[in-house]
Amino acid sequence: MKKTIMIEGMSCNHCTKAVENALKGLNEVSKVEVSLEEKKAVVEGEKLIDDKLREAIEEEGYNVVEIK
Ligand SMILES: [Cu+2]
Repeated sequence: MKKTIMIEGMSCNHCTKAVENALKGLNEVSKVEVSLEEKKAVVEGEKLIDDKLREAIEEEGYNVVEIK
């Protein structure tokens, strides 16, 4: 499955890297692409759980606006 996460608060490549690493740290996530311009992350993996994705990103200090 694939989910798109809209994120607020990323301002540079360090931010996108932090978000990317946080998402990659989840076992169920197999692929992550973070876009600074589009303020989003696209994740792929099996059994992605919205709450866990949200938690991983918010722990880094960014806001999740929407997961779809
Ligand atoms: Cu930054």
